[in-house]
Amino acid sequence: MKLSGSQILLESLKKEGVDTIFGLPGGVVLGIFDTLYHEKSIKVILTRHEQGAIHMAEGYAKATGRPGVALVTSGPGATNTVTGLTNAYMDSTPIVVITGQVPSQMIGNDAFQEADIVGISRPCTKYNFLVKDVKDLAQIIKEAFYIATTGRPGPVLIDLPKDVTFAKTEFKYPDKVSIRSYNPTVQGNKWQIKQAALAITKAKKPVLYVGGGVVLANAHKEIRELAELTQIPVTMTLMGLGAFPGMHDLSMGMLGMHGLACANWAVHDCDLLVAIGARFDDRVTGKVADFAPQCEVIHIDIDPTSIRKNFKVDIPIVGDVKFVLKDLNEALRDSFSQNGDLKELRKPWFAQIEKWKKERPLLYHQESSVIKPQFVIEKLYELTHGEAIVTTDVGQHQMWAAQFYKFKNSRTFLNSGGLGTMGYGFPAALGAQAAFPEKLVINISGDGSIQMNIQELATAVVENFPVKVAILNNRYLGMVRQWQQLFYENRYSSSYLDRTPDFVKLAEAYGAVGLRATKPDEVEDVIQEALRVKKPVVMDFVVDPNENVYPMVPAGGSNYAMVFEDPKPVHDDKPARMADPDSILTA
Ligand SMILES: Cc1ncc(C[n+]2csc(CCOP(=O)(O)OP(=O)(O)O)c2C)c(N)n1
Repeated sequence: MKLSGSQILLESLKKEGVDTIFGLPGGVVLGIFDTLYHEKSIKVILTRHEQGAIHMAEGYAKATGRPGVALVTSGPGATNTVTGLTNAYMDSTPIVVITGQVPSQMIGNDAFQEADIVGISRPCTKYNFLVKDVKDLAQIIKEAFYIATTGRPGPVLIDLPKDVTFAKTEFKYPDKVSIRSYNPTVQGNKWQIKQAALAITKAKKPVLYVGGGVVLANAHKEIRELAELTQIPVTMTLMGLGAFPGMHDLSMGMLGMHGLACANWAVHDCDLLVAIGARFDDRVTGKVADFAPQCEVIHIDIDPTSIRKNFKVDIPIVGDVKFVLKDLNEALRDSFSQNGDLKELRKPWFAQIEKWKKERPLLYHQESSVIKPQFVIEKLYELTHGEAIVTTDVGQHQMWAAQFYKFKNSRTFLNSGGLGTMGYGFPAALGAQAAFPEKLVINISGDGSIQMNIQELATAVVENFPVKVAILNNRYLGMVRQWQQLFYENRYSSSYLDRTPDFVKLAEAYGAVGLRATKPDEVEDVIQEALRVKKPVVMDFVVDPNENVYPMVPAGGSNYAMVFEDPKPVHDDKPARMADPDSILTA
């Protein structure tokens, strides 16, 4: 039997196991939405903005590990996806975005709502397709899902002209794909893995530097086994948080610009750095010349182009982190029998790390009158027992969440790490909630960020998603204000958020629940009430507008020279210092 392009799309998505599509219709995709009208097995979630749809697809993908799917119209619908596509590209998130396109014969005519989305999205997708013939459609969809989810995952876009959605052909979905020029390496090189095992057994002061690739590869068990087997302390990037339990004895927490002192110092002093699914991002390395300056470096990554891109590497291993770690653990178990007790060898290293932990723990001072933002995060952690899926936007609140919510499990901290997109967190939370209706999902946001996609409150209410939003309301674009205070002599140019809406009333206007805390002793009650209500809730925490995120490595500075709450020399030979204000790195 012949099917139309729309029906082929629907049947193909079913074959791929898609259960949810996030989107917003328009002229050229009405046929597709019409085909979806009676479909029971795929839920279509109508968002209020296409950017919301893409971030929801990202949240769904990050929380589940399965590809997120979005469907939007041509022209403005398609261009509204660009931030989300770039975001997904930077964070290696597998999403498949279907954009409508004007009819084939009108492409290039400046037709109404025409945009060259294939051209526009080329630099921000892993791959993109323009479907020219309905006969190719099933094959293209199969390839799109394959490319999005294999190798280093990423966003794939399928541009579907209106006439193709109506044209008919026989439907046959391919069983498998093979793309000649695309063959990701899964298994690591055995000889290199052996070299890595040897280096690990010899090291006196090793560190595991764990990135988002470990989460993407679902390699949390393997990373834990490696750390425990070899007794190596672990530090994680923002994207890696949750890949290793934050409360584990071997955890040093996050490293980098707002990382913990012990993590940054350990990386500076280590004799072996094992980078796993991490890409030496500038927020992690600070001044590259001073990052891990005196050690051997092992780098494990599925993407060969990330290896040696930003940093010198002694032992590169290309492969799927899960497979490589399995082999590495195996090799280490073998070499252990010949190498005696590692714990003993590393005793002085652990003593040093403990000393650093005590010397510079994460600190803040909660007084009686004003709510400190860190206090809110600590309370959220305590009252949710660290079991929530947490999403954040971008800014100070994001860094406090990373520092003070001790993530236990992989895929429970959903972030815009690479692009740093304000407005990501709330729709991402809705995407995670769509995937896991029974789980507790919390979006920690700022009063600036939440206003970038607050319209999705309507989606949350209509879908009855009981997402909780915790706004750390400091009346500023806080992270910008912090930089202006530290590097621009308190000139707060365009960072004060005058006329911030009343978030409680705004929540109520959308049909959600609004709660507010203005004093420290109200924080717990507000959170308890939010957790009790089975509806979307917006919690407005009116927090200290002057609080800063510490420790901080000023942009372009060296990680060992962090600024603490009270900038003062911390090591005789390693003075804390402020940044070079002309640094090329940005807020
Ligand atoms: C879309 C977008 N625009 C601008 C920025 C630059 N930026 C980074 S943090 C920040 C301030 C965020 O303010 P808010 O959401 O209130 O969070 P806070 O820092 O106060 O916690 C800005 C403007 C960004 N990251 N994303």
